[in-house]
Amino acid sequence: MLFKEKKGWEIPEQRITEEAFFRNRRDLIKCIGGTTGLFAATAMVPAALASQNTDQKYQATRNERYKFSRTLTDEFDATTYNNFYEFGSHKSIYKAAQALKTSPWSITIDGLVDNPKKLDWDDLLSQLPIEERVYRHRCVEAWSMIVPWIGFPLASLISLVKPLSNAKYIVLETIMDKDAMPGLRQHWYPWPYTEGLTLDEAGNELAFMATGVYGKKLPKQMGAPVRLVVPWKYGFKSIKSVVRITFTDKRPVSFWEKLQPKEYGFWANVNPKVDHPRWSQARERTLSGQTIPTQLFNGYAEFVAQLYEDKKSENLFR
Ligand SMILES: Nc1nc2c(c(=O)[nH]1)N[C@H]1C(S)=C(S)[C@@H](COP(=O)(O)O)O[C@H]1N2
Ligand SMILES: [Mo]
Repeated sequence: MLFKEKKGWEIPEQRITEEAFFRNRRDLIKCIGGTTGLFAATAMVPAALASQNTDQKYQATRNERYKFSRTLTDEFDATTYNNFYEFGSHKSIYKAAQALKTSPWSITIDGLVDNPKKLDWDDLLSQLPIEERVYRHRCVEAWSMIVPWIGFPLASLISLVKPLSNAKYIVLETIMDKDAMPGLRQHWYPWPYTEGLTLDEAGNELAFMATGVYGKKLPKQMGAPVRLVVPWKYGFKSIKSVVRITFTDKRPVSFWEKLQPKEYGFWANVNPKVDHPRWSQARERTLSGQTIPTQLFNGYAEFVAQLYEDKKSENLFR
């Protein structure tokens, strides 16, 4: 996001080849089975992605309340084009990310809460009801995708603790695994990666914790075992591989805001009319290569616009 010369959506040559090859196969499957692109990925994907991940825990009924009109992004595209700076500041981190150890995993919930907790992730997952939601994702670099997440509302996690009355924000933090994550050696970045939300935002029905995608366990490159998804905000707010959620009374300064406060702020709501200082936000390039108009709040205004009604004087869109 910071040092790149190339546009975020530029695809390395080699990937284009893989993709073309893959598309042929998908078309074939379509002809045979009449199914959607959803199922096509396994045979062609690199070994690092091959799925032993299919598991009942990651198959859930789709919640049809969250409507979409576009075709889902190919699983191959969504799982091989990623931002996860802990593994490198480029898009092809999916192989490197396989070094992350995601089990055992726990999430600490602390700060301004009545009963701080350290939750064992597997225990928690076996208790929470999960659902599938198809959400649009809009990266601040102007690429976008649309994928079927599996998980639960962030509000369900928050309801396990009692926030104190002075708590106003949560801060989420990504694991710092020095052995697995070469990016952590790039000392000019303000590790750990953190992100923040107001409690109102965190309690909004759209705020989601994803544990799976495409009916499978979340791949490591997408933030296993659990990542935030806040689809009305630029993608960098959707923090991956979360190990801590802290309640606080002060607005947190997140990873990207620490690094580049003129370009990235706390709110980061999607708005096609407010340009990034270095590029336009009017349109976006889907991972399948179409250019489409960007929508206010990434198309989720009906769910979230009311959160910002009394905040018009703030910098809500970067
Ligand atoms: N910990 C962590 N979380 C992160 C990032 C990151 O570098 N580190 N990148 C963010 C950005 S910029 C985007 S666009 C999305 C990308 O998610 P995806 O790779 O699953 O598409 O993850 C977000 N979450
Ligand atoms: Mo992003």
